[in-house]
Amino acid sequence: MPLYLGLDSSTQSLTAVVVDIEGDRREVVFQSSLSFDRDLPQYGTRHGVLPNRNPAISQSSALMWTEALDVMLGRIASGGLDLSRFVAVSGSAQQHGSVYLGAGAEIVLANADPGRPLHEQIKSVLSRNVSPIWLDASTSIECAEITAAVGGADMLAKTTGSRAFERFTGPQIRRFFKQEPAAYAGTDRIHLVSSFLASLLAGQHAPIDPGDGSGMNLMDLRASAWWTPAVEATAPGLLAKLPTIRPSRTVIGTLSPYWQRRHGLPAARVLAWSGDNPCSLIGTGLVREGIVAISMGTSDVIFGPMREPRVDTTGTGHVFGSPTGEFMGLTVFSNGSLARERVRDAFGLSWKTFSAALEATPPGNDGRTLLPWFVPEITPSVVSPAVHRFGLEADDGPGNVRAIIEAQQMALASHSRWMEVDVKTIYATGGAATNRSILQVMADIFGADVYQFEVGNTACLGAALRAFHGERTASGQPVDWDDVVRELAEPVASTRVRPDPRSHAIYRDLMAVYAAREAEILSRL
Ligand code: ADP
Ligand code: XUL
Repeated sequence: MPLYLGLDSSTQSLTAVVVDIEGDRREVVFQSSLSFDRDLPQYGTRHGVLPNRNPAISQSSALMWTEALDVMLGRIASGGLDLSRFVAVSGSAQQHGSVYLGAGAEIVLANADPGRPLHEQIKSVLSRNVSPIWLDASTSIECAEITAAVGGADMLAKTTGSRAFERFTGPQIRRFFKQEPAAYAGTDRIHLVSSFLASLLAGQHAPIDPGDGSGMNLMDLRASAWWTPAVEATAPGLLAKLPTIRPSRTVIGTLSPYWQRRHGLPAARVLAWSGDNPCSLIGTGLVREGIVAISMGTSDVIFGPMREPRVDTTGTGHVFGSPTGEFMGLTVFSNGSLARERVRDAFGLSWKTFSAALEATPPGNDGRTLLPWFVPEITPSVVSPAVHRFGLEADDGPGNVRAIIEAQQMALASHSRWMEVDVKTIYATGGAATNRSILQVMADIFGADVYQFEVGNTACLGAALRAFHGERTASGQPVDWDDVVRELAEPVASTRVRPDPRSHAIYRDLMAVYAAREAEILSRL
């Protein structure tokens, strides 16, 4: 009977999933999604990003995320659910993005007028109008400065789980401090997207959880505490501006009077939010080591649980905290859906004709490949984007369709070897995981079985399941993680995509060719 709400504020959209869990019965009773570009066109975003002439800069709007939250909670309230059964809410958000608030924000959060939209009231307490997000690649200098100040890349990676990355929050904060010192000084609290949205719900400053905190280059991964050398290397006075770090299962409070009065929602418990990848780990049921998931949302991400943090010595991957209190390994690619869409649109295709072109071309593409860096790439690090084609004409539609998909899957396979997982099974999620032609290439390249999920947005489902876990823990009736993820977060057996051994053999050879081409171009950048 109790209802648990999960929200996912991703790059391009806000999604809500409500699950009904009673004893052994688990059911999704509500799902809704809102596209930032389409449903809130007044912000002028494209794929959820504000236009900018500099391709290295990617920013979005905290007011847009706030307005989206208000619209979505309105939809939930009028969605025909018995609101009195609604007991807890948690959330998932795109990682690394940050929101800058001035003094007095908490007074506005606690006393927001339910007669006026929240985003109008929050506007006056933002100390920075824009929020840098994970697609941003403008902080290479700040990455180098922080790395040097803490004693080198190995030290930073060993302590925080990652070497310095342009999109991570610490380098972004440092750039803000250097470029706008007065606005930095006027900032009282710096939130992640996750802790900002949790603060809006609870009407008070929310903590950061270790899953999202490990995407900042500021947190001691093993201690789940701010790491003073990194905090001091990033910007003066930063510690006082950072939220506290608390476990993902933390109850922050209840839905504030704003939500209760504006939408007639009950005083449901608000759990700490986390990043989309940690939430997706739960939403794909990955609470034990051995299986990996590949999320193809805006970014392409390969991730899996880790008992103990094994940091990537090659410097491409990350170790983050898992909502279970253990860890997760992941490798992230920015040229995911945006790159697939570029190819689709360049040849005037729909997803249907894109898939038909993929199926009409031979595995291995007769040796023709491309390096898919349409936007700045995270893995491997490519700050100035360019697409490199080998034996492939730029105007060959089907050839380019196969080349982009093979390139992405080969990059996922080769750059995740550091995770030391013998990949035999892959759980596929994110918007592009609905495309089984893409999943066949994935299965063939990895030589692994690939499965899909009933709930496509596993980050959102994971947030709802975290609300269930946290609420039950707080009520003195804790539930094992194995039980939390049972049924709803299990892949659908009938969706299995099997690898073709002949294609897999072709890809074993092509992977070596791809790696050599990648290394050659990188050596010239
Ligand atoms: P995010 O959570 O990062 O906002 P989603 O997981 O919602 O992203 O995925 C959105 C993306 O899914 C779109 O940008 C689109 O490119 C991709 N997508 C949707 N349907 C298909 C399809 N049939 N084939 C390939 N990609 C698809
Ligand atoms: C993770 C990352 C992306 C974002 C957006 O490190 O940068 O996956 O979380 O989804």
